[in-house]
Amino acid sequence: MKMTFRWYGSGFDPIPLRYIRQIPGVTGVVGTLMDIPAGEVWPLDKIMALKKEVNDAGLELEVIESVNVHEDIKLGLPTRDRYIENYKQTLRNLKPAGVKVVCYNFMPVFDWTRSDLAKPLPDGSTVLSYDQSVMDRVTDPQKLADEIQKGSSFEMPGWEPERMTQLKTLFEKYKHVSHDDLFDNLKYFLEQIIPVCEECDIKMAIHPDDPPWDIFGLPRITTCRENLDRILGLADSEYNGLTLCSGSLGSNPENNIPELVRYFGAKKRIHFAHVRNIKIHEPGKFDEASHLSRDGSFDMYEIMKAYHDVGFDGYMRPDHGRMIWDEKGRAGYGLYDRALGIAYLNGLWEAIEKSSK
Ligand code: CS2
Ligand code: MN
Repeated sequence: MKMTFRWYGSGFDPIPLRYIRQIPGVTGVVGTLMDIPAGEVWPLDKIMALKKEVNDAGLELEVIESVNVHEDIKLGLPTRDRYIENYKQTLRNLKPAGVKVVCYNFMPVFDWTRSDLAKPLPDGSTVLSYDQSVMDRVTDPQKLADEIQKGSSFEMPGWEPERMTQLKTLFEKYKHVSHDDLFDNLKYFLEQIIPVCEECDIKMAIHPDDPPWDIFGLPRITTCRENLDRILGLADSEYNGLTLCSGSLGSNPENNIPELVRYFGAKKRIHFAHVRNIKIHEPGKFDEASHLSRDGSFDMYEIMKAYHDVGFDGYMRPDHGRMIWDEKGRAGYGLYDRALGIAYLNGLWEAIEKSSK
């Protein structure tokens, strides 16, 4: 297992690389180019500059999260071919930088969705939280998007301004897209890019939908074991793999995370592990929690043990953290709580490793 930490890049992330370097056990960052709109080619010089900056700080850049997929690809529009060609070129440009895994998602319109970005917990920390009943009252998703953006001084990942200005048109376009259509459109995309991934030795790792059910009437497919299996079958290559995000999949209690880790881990199709805990209050209502088992609904020991037992040797990162110690940062992506999360996950890992000998 290689422990990593998500970093949005200088100018986009208030956390300096040298702080990340000081978190025990972290060997690399999960990087991105925030200023390239979905669908455009990531320029080689920008990728190499990012690599140099990260390497100069004593860290590796082997995982990218995310190279976002243009909506026309998800919608299956004739214009998709141009964007798929661009995606291939981005992969070819990432190869010389030594990138091994690309995380992406196939969620229509919205990336991860929350009803509150800073819900106070009794200990004074704030967390991201989701309440389906709040969502059900939203009649105009544009208002929600505006609210969400207003509360945070940083852009939410996957909520790029250029996408948010087109919400109405996008909703219109998705009206006739069914779940099966979405599978077909993902298949079309994968069939074209997986051969390029094989040639570049870069593994694709689809991130689950968050939360893993339809929202605002938009279809979502990366939601459960059956669908994940179907997605892996769309292009039967180890280069077509998963980001197994415990917090996203696990917000549906029917998704048993340790079981999913064992199942897909045994198939060697988990290339990237997002490990975090959430507290489920009732179906469709949850808060993010610290990584500690007793603070949330998951048994983090069982999750880490499952990774250990399947011989997981891919990349792992803590996922969203709480905002603590008066830190100001990107919602879910502060330094302190994610660093605590890493210390805890590393502790579990060491104990599991030693006791299994
Ligand atoms: C989120 C997502 O939970 C998460 O990891 O922060 O934004 C995630 O990065 C994307 O859905 C992956 O494409
Ligand atoms: Mn995640």
